[in-house]
Amino acid sequence: MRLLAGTTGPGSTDRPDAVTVAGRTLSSEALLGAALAVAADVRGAATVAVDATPSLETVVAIVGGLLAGAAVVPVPSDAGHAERAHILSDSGAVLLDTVDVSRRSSISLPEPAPEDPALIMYTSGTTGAPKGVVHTHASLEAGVDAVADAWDWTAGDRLVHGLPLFHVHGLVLGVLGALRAGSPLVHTRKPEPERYAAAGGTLYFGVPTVWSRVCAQPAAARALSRARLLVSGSAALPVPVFDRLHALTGHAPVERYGMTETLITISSRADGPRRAGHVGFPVRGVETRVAAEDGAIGELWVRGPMLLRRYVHQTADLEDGWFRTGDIARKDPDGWHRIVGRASTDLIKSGGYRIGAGEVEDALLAHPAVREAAVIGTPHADLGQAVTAYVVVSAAVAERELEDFVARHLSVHKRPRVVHLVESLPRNAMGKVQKKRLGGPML
Ligand code: MLC
Ligand code: AMP
Repeated sequence: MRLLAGTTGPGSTDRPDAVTVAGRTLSSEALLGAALAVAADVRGAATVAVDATPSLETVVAIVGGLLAGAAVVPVPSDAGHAERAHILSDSGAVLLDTVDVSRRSSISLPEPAPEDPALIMYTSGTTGAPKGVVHTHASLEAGVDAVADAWDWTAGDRLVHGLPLFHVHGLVLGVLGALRAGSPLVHTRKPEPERYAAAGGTLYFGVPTVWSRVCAQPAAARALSRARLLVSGSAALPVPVFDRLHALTGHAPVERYGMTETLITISSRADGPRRAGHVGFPVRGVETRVAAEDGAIGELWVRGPMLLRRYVHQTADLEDGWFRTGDIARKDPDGWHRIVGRASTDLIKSGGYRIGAGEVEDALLAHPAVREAAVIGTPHADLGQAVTAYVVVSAAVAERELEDFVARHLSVHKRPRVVHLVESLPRNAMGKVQKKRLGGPML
């Protein structure tokens, strides 16, 4: 298939080590055979959900669904019951429950049309339940080709990462990107510094929390000096982490900016300079606009072929092809882009995960002892931001019980890391919670 041409397409060379996850490897021929066996099972289904655990099974299931021409819905591996039920019912997907990577098939299947839906990723807004973002074969191809161009990513690379297989970073770039480029992928199951060091890659992906943890282990960091390129994204890379990583590995990391809805739209380049605190230039095919009255700092708008086509039950609300990101940016006179913040405080980025404050508040309010809840992101040295909840209760309950309640309900990574039990929430005359009056010191 075109999207995965470098690994499964006709004429691609057989790689004995096409995909390795947690120490188990499939050659490209074996991956194609196993994925075709999945495709034969699901053929005819419009939408297929995959439990996106960090495993070889997940890669085979996703490739199989794509080969069958279905839209694939990766379900976060740590999703609690409410989030999981929402994703399955909202998407109407058939859940693929067992995948046997030792099966093989050689059925031939028609190539999906470029604008057929390929991937539906669920992502949080400021309020309500996560929405399904629909990408097509064409948007995914445009997205991975643009980063391959920026990063000189070829079949000669060996990609290493350990990011979740249900988001743009770990799945679209980290799996589909590698399969399209034809570069072997080593997924370390968890993005731990020692595992990165041992994997011997040329190209490494990480969120800022991962790079900060790598810097805290200098021996592991030094082992990455043999790589070609280190790439950071999904949240702002703090300047001290950029500098320390540069000093320890000899590589100034490439920083890039993206969203579930837009894939990667801005990046510095493998063949160009890197600037701490900046995310670079629009990638191939992308235009950007900073909607600011004074022309300097304002909301970032992006346009390009890798943007989402629609949400599951909604149009994408593009204006003449432009998508309003909700991020506040600055475009320097020499073209470098810098992300300076978000328009809404109700979208939290913790460890590179996007978490809607409203969604966590709704989960807390579902607990019988909770009367009122307000959730914010507070500065956190390791995670960038920590999910912090202020809760008014009507009966005795331990903070830990509320954290676990959210972890069981939504996803483990959405749980509050800090819960403050308070007498009341600060409200304005209209009764609206004043979140700016909440908050505390750096943790
Ligand atoms: C802890 N655990 C619990 C729990 N508390 N389990 C149940 N209930 C509770 N109350 C368990 C977890 O299940 C997990 O187990 C372990 O404790 C640690 O969980 P954690 O604290 O969440 O992990 P942590 O080490 O803090 O994770 C840091 C991290 C992670 C960096 C590894 O945040 C991460 O993977 N981030 C990447 C996010 C990402 O890829 N974002 C990209 C979005 S796309 P166990 O056994 O599972 O370890 C995007 C576009 C773009 O943004 O531009 O890229
Ligand atoms: P998600 O939808 O999970 O992909 O999250 C997208 C959001 O992550 C963006 O809207 C930004 O707020 C943030 N983001 C991604 N990459 C970067 C980056 N390099 N610097 C700052 N923020 C980023």
